[in-house]
Amino acid sequence: MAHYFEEPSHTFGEYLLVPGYSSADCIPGNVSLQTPLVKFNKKSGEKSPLYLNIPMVSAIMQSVSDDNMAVALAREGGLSFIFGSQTIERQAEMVAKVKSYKAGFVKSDSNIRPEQSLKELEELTKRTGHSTVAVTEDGTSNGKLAGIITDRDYRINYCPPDAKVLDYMTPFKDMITAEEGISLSDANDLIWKHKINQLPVIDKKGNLQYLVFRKDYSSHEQHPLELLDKKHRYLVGAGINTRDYMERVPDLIKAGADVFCLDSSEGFSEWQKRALRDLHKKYGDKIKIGAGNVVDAEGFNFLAEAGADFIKVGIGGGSICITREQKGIGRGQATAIIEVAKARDEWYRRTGEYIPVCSDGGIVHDYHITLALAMGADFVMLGRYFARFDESPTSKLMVNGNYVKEYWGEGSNRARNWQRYDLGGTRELAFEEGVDSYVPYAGRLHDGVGITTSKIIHTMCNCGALSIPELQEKAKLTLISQASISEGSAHDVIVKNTSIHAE
Ligand code: RVP
Repeated sequence: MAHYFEEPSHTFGEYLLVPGYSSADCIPGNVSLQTPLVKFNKKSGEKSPLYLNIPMVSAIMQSVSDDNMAVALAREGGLSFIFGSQTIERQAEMVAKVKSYKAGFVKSDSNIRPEQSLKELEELTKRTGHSTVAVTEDGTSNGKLAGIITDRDYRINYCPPDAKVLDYMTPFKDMITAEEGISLSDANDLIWKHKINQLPVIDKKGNLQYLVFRKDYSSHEQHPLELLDKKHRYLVGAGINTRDYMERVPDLIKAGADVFCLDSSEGFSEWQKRALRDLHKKYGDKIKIGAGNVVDAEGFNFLAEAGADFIKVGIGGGSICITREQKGIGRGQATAIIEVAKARDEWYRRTGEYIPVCSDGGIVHDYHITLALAMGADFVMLGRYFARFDESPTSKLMVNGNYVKEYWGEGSNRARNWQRYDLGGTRELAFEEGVDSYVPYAGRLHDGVGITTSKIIHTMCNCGALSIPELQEKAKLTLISQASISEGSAHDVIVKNTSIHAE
């Protein structure tokens, strides 16, 4: 006979936190959002080999997590899983870009040859939007440095358009440069000492390597939580599938990926077990692999047994996901997290091993993140949330007078087309499990994440918790009625300024 769960399944919008006692030291400055990313033996006092500094990771999706997003999010203390629904080469290239990204050291993307004309220079600056152009002998970003030219060196309406760049640039002999290997703070000292706006960094042969800009250094200082590896490179994850992992993972390891995640809407399967077994057999515990998604204790125990390093929870709750409509599978996200977190705690009591749990999808308001953490999640994965920012890979458009960004599901035809091409047109899609959509544009990731984490921290203070484990222990949660839900937003008034509505 079929199994019936006794309780109906609930989602975040049906819960609230009831404040607990806040002592005098429950102030935002004392709260830490650090959280483990992969499993560790907690009983023996071990620490997780990988931590996040904020409990947020970006979804394994084409419209969310590319190298640009990964750098922006790691800078804030979170982590991106670069999408796997692309060729192995392209994904490895994205991972390598994140790992080679030197905070504050920028590869010059506006370059010109000395004998090119001011007209060509003008066209280049219009195309790239950058007013500082490196002049290299071959016009490439790593060519021999000949000079630098900025919009203060020439006036396009007063100079002959066919005049040569070399007659207006600051030549190499008059420039302040630094040698490769210089630290960011030493580069910054040179910038201040010589009152320059940018410092070219060259190798021993005089080839341009990077530019360090005055404005970027202060940005580096604004990110005290940035998530770095031992070599001071940003941490980055990669999504993988259960088909080509034996070819994909070696290339991603070579590119520098720090952690992997098997990406599937349904992870309680023989395929995930085999992938975990094969990869751990080949790499031992040097490689960290999350698995999922599951929505009950049985699914959790299966993946824990199979060796998953973290377990992702959520089926059908994603904003662009129509899996529930199409296939009738899934579970309310709050209920799923509560049950899986209980199974995780039970597993820990039995084995001493703590396996972090990630709540994936369905976060609509910032406080849903706090609820997910209070219910036992160690971190959350978000798609829609990150898709809205400048740093997501998709186009920003104007629709009906409002700025929006594109956002599409991995189960939509738009995302899955690459596979069809990849498999030579042999695998046709029977039906879609995701939609192609717009989300309201939300500006810079740094600003959005700052507001979100500040709300989480303040709520934690209200619950008397200075850390995520403390929140999980102390949180008091209540289910609320439909009438209480309506009472929770502005009501019985005519709201003047709609922009105060909470995210
Ligand atoms: P959300 O943050 O609510 O936008 O949800 C993002 C999550 O939705 C992803 O991390 C993934 O688990 C799920 N997803 C991605 N594509 C699709 C789909 O096409 N159905 N679902």
